[in-house]
Amino acid sequence: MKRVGLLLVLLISTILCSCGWQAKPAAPAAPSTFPAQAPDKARIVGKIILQGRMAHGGTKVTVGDLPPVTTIFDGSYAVSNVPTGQYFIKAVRPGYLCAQGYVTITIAGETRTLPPVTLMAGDLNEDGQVDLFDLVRMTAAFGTQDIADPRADLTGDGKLNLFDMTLAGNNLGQTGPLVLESP
Ligand SMILES: [Ca+2]
Repeated sequence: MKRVGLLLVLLISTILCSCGWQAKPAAPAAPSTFPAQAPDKARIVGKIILQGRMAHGGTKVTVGDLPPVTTIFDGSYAVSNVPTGQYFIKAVRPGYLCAQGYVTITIAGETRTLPPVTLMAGDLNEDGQVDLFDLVRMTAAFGTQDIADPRADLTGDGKLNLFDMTLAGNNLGQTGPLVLESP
């Protein structure tokens, strides 16, 4: 009986080997999304959400004179290697009211998390308010095959339709900038 069992094990092993079966190699470590951080500098992280969108990437975040960064798909951003000091921070996205504020870094090596901010949609002409001028722009572009003004596609689905119009219409009268600051 033992011999039969042994043969069975050998047979299965042979079949598995001949099929090229082998343990999968460990997946390579995912590349770091954000740049390396110097230990004597701080990092500022946060999230910028785009109202009316499923994908929140592509917003430019600037801290002082440091190189601007761009948010990733979930709206996250990280500004690395920030020396201690006070900085003006701004998040800008065409078609949306911007957000801005001040952040003070006092501890080298800290990671400062700013509260998430939702940018409100509809400021097509980027004058800091959602008003009739913006709606006129949207109406002019509405129904065209090619979206002449890509900013009018507020929901980012490649179409200009009632969802975009409703989004801007509901924000009529809203003004910026929105507040983006340390707690
Ligand atoms: Ca406007």
